[in-house]
Amino acid sequence: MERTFVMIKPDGVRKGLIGPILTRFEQKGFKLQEMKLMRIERDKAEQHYQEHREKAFFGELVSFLTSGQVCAMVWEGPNAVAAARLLIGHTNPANAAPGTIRGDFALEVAENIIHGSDSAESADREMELFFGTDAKPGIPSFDVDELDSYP
Ligand code: IDP
Repeated sequence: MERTFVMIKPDGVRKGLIGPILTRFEQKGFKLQEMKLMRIERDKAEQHYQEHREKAFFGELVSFLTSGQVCAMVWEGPNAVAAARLLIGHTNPANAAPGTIRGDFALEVAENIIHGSDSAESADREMELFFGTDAKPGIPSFDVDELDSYP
């Protein structure tokens, strides 16, 4: 089993696509592990896209990511990183195959609806950035044995 970090970007949230996107991941067989609707600070957006820091579109990308709410998620499944990227489709929605999320819901690269980690290492880093250690497998956020003592 593998975990990957997925984030619906502000354009996806604005277009009301949280439901349809959750459905696609669930229909495919992924298991939802974490989900948080949030606004992100400039600093977190810059850290998230640190590999693009030198690119001409970096400023535009960070402004876009902080322009509204995002829906951050962790999904689990076999080969989750690569499988999620297939479901998401090509970076440029104009080139994304119909049937993929970007292929069906977007047309421009600057507003391409959704992010999915591009490697297991990126997934670990991004899960840590958005969810801290809670998102790591094998670290339960509470002790299930304690439930017995609840009233
Ligand atoms: P990915 O999201 O498919 O992994 P990356 O190449 O890592 O693609 O690019 C990160 C994000 O940067 C893209 O999802 C897109 O939102 C944005 N981006 C990439 N190229 C451009 C561009 O030419 N103009 C504006 N934004 C871009």
